[in-house]
Amino acid sequence: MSEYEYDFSAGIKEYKAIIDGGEAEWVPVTAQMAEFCMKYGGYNGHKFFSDPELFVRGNLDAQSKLGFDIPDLVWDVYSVEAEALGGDMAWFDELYPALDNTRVIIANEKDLAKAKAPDPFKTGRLPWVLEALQICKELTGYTHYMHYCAPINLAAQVMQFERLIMAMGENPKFVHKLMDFLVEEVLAPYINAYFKVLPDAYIANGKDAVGSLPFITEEILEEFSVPYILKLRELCGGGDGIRCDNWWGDAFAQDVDKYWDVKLTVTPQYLKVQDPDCFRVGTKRIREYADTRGCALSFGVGNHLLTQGPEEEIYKRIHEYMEVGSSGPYGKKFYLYLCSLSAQTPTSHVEAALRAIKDFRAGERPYAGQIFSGPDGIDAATTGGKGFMGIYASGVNREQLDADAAARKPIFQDIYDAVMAFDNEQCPVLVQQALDDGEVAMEVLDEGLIPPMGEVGDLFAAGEMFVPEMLLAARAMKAGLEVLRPILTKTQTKPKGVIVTATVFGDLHDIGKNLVGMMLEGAGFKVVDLGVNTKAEEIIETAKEVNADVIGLSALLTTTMPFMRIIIEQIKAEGLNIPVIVGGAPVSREFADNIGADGYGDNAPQAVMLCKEFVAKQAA
Ligand code: B1M
Repeated sequence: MSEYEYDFSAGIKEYKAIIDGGEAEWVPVTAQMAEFCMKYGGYNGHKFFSDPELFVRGNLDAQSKLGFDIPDLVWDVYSVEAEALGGDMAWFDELYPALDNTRVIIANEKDLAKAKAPDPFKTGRLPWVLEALQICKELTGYTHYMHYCAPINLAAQVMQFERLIMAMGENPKFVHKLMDFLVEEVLAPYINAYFKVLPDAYIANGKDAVGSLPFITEEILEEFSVPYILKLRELCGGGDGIRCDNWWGDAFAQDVDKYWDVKLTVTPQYLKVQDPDCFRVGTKRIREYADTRGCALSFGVGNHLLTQGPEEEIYKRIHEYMEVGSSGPYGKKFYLYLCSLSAQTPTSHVEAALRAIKDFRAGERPYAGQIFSGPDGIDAATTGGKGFMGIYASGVNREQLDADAAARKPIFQDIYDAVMAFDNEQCPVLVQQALDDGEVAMEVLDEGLIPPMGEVGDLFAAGEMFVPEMLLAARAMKAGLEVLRPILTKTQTKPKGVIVTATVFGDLHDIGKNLVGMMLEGAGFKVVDLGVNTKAEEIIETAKEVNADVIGLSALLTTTMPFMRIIIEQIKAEGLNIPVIVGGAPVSREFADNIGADGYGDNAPQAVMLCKEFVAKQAA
């Protein structure tokens, strides 16, 4: 009998054995599930994420009632430190809170000079986190590790992602200075405060959504990410408990073994690979690598599957991951992770997952020996066959591109090449040269500047170009466009159409939407971007005001997808005859049809194609 109010001792023993580099008797399972627990207990989002006792008890109650092995506390880890630096928060009744990054916290040297290092015991919700971790210890005896927002991710939060990426190229000295500030004056004192209030604590685990491929390139990872995690380690006592285990992007790595070696430098105890990468790369391939390194391993079952089911697929995937994960000479060094159970995840799916785990442990293995993951595995059951981040393996039609290039006037091809070379200095020079040679501005746009953006979108969609490169190509294209703009305005050349874009209410993800907007601009559309966390009223008002041709909605959370339906219903109720297209990782064609959307874009080029079609139809 445990001396603590909540008894997770058996699971904690196995889990701790693995994350400390040892072996477990059976496969422990952890899950990121705070939002699910909040909904399960019927709590309000603002209260849940600001009252430490409610937060801890709400998580522990749900986890012990459902039969989870290990207490798991994941607060809104991507906002707490940025909030303490003065960031604005968006609070929701039924969702995780999040940083509203509409307002940039630190944009330049001046802002950085003024930035005040937060006091971990006083500022914002930093003390809330420290208190929650102490309460967890009192109630369970478990020293729960601390989550922190990984340095590069925190930099993206305070500066905005796109701005940070561009600054890395344009003013790397400033970015390094910012990273130093974040590591030395924000993260290290915060983690050290945690070590102080819980003296037996030694693990702080970085969350790093944007710190991996394809958000950043391998070069950026090397220069701006890894060194700062290692620096943080030094500033927090030098132990390898300072880690960062949730990188994505394994499926995009040129040399995946090398990528995993880098992962092991920031998290030496184990290699964690989560869906969708885990399913794409394949459990066998990952197991083989871990065997060569003799390291512990963790597979993460994706939130799409856990939310959408069906239960049989959840069962199958868990059995495959547990079987392959726990096989071979290092099979006792394996734990399973359920990535993100949200407010939208049905309790029946969570129960199905737990049933699968229990059956596997009891030796009931109806799918023994069956492997579904790997490059040939089909994730169709859960994602409608769509790619990951709108990336699928169809490749780029090189022959067609070569034929188009051969048919293009040399000056237009030079402009095209300058955009593809991300040359924002040469591109405007070439555009000016084309004008001086007597080319018409509209032709320069249509023949020189727009076509490369099509190739950029296709390369991204094929996984051959990463986000930073897309941003650089767009910068070169825009530099060329600036030369044309006064002429196009003077001749009253109209844009190809006006598109209002927005990420829906409750959702603060905007990287995908911004890429869509960028591609639309690259294709000659005028984009009116309403940003993130947008309500129907604002969208409708703006669409009327700007006489929009199409409304484009994006959502990245299963919990915010339902707002798309609400927005579409309101647009229809208003009698607005504007087509609405939707997209975003969890959105599928089926879902789009169900909510009455007029179109669905799997990726940015498809969104552009749809807008072209709608505008052409309206003109006809
Ligand atoms: Co978030 N996050 N996140 N996150 N994050 C996810 C989405 C998640 C799947 C990770 C996980 O499994 N744990 C999970 C959602 C789980 C669920 O829904 N059940 C999640 C969570 C839980 C959260 C928080 C709650 C975390 C927390 O606080 N504990 C929090 C929520 C905040 C909120 O919105 N309320 C949060 C925060 C963040 C960051 C701020 C750190 C960051 C966002 C930064 C930003 O956007 N400025 C972030 C990121 C980056 C991710 C992941 C890693 C990547 C999302 C992304 O940008 N993809 C994601 C996990 C993953 O996917 N690996 C995750 C890249 C982008 C190019 O793809 O947007 O799909 P996508 O766009 C594609 C296509 O979909 C399409 O075109 C684009 C390009 O081809 N497309 C359209 C997009 N919009 C379109 C519109 C169209 C047409 C096509 O027509 C109009």
